[in-house]
Amino acid sequence: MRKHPFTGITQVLAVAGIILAVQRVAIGEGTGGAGKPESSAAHDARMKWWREARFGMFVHWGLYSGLAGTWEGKPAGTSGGMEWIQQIVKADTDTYARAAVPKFRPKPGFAREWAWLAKEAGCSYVVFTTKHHEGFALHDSQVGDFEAGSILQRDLVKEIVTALRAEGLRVGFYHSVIDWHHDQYAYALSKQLPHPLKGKPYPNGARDHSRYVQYLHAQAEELVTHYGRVDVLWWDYSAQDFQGDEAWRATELMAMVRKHQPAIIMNNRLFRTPEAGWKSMGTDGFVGTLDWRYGDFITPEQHIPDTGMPGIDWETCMTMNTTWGYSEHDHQWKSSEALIRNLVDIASKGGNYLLNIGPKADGSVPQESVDAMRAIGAWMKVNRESIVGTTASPVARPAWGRITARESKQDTTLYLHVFDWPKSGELTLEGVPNKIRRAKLLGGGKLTAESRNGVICITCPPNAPDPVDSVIALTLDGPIVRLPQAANP
Ligand code: FHN
Repeated sequence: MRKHPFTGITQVLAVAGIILAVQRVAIGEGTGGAGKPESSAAHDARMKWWREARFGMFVHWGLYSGLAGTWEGKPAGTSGGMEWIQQIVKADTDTYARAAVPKFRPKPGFAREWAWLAKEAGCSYVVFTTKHHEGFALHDSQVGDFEAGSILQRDLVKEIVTALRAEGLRVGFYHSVIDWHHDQYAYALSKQLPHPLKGKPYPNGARDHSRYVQYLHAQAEELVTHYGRVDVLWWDYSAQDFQGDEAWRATELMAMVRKHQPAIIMNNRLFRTPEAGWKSMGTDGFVGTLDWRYGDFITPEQHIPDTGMPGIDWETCMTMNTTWGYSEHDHQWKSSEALIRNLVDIASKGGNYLLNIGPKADGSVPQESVDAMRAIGAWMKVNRESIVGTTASPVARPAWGRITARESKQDTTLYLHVFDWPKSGELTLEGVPNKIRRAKLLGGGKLTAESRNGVICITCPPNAPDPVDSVIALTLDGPIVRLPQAANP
């Protein structure tokens, strides 16, 4: 039997060292720089703009946009992600490209329309697909030929980045590690990741996945060195059976990105382990911790965690209908009321909302998406301060709506998002013992508020100023005194 390697004092020191290492990882001293441990203070500084932003626009746009959910004249489906159409119809990359490339015709100035729309909606950042699973890169790449430079003689990433910056928007690159085009992407290595040829032998003989990974790193390096400051890198996606260093040389990839873009913020999708916040292949399967070595934020998809993720940065990404990429057959649009209330719900739980548009082949935005973003923008024009720069509610969720907050040592403003306007003319808020300074309706109108037996009572006008969400700014003395929270209703 092998003698234990430690004796006496070395044993104690070794255990202490392990505990310290675990604690560092637990409190998230990940690797903000290229491999250097990042202190919590440095991490907070890097995340500051993102945490304040609260609202971003996601854009899924690629060759699939030209197919629009239609294959050989028939709908490939009427709901679900039509950016997956190559997978749905099981087309090899050459067949797919022959059908899709001729339809993809970006019009001049398309990117300015995206930027104007995001700005008008009140977004602070835009994350757009630089390459989706189809493998077609939107930048003018020197390491491949399935890209906008070779096929369109354009650099679409440059056009988009220029337009976003002109509107003062932060720039985010979505980049798929899954690649259905590259002839060395060894799809048989994962049972869980999708590929149109899954189950068939490799058409061009044996594949060397390391050559695809080299290509992935090279294109990623082009993206983080050729377009100025990049604020977000939104990787997508890994599986439990194929992830991280084994699948993508992920640690090296992140370190390379951080070397070129030290302030960049990256999500957790190069990995699929509990340390990276995942507990399943579900896009709602998350554990309550995130080690920053594996990403800066967790990415619930198409749903809002009921209690948020206290102590973790998280962002819900969501479609406006049921598809990320454009489909002419998907008319299941969420109402602008639902989208506004989603934004408020997410902010009240301390998260970000990344709301998706799927532009058409020429880059134009579907009218339903334009209308929705404009409706959100009209609401944000009046109520922006109740979302941007706020933090999660410090008090239990009320039955009539949601609460966001701005806290300081001197005072706290609770933004009361009233979905259900009181018919009685009086809104009540329990569990907040702080002294009231003032109350006002965002958009105009002073309100009287008083504390009666520990319950704050606000006298309200008979009709809700905004039927979707009327916001009352209630300013109180000092930081919120946290009473034991009642369970959320
Ligand atoms: O497969 C993709 C999907 O097409 C879309 O891009 C979403 C957006 O978060 N991500 C993957 C599914 O989780």
